Amino acid sequence: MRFLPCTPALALAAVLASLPSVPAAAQETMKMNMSLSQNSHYGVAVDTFAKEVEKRTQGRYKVQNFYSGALGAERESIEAVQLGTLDLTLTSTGPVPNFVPEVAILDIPFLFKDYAQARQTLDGPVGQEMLAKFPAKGIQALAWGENGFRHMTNNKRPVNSPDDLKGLKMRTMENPVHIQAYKQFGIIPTPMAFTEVFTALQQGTVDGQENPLSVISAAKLDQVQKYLTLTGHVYSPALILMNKAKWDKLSAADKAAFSEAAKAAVKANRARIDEDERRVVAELKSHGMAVVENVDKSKFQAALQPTFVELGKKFGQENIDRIRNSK
Ligand code: EAX
Repeated sequence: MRFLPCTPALALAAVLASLPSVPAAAQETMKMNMSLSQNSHYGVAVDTFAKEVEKRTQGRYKVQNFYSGALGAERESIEAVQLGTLDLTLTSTGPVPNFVPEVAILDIPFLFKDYAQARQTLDGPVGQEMLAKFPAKGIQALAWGENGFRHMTNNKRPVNSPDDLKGLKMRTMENPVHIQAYKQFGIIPTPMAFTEVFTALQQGTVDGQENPLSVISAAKLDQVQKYLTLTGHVYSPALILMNKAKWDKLSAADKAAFSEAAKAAVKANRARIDEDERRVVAELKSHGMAVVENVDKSKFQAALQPTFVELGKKFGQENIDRIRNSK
């Protein structure tokens, strides 16, 4: 038997031939749903997330985005993520207290004084402690996003003071803290999913609603609302949520990739809101909305005092003060 001279090339070929065949990295496409149009502060977030996930996992994972509540409204989407029938969602915290009750503290009116404080607090210990409460509910909260400071709109009259809110039938989010506070104003609250709001306003089922400028603009609510008052009465956070079982299956490297993608998504989301905050009031005025801009917020806060006392008992005044005074 003649042995071939053992050359490096032959040795390498022999080693490679002995390796088990490694399948090409499997590619998985995940579905992500949110309630607004693609041209919005949510749209830039989910599109950035999808781009970053594919890039950072070298194509092992892709994210297919669905806009304008195509796969359901926010509450349904959170439920679907919890069940695993939907992989990811970007949602406001509106319906979240139905799943993680502790998050409702963040929906208290006039809790944050400005965007800088809200972002710093949510990105810091207070916000991170809150995110840690989701895995026990089958949901991995990847990051805090942002919806924005909410303002009041209606079709009946300009709102210059809290008394002007009395008797208005207003759509609210399905959020217990909001509903309690808005009743204190004398509002008649009608909780419903955002996907139904435009039609409800158009048909006069409700007189008004409340949402950040970014949402009012993206959903073209100026087409069905006459009056806007810049109350800024609630800071509305958002969340990037993922099915926990799907998260657990990721390798450590891919978990890091998804986390970095979420950070990039929130950066784009917040940048778009900053841009909208500079642009949208003039846009809404040009579309015919009557805007009350110089609002004495202390009057709206004073009107809510009895509710603040109740919420202090519910959440612990020290917990509320920790957030309110966070720097
Ligand atoms: O998350 O339901 C709402 O009013 C939300 O602000 C909207 O769906 C964006």
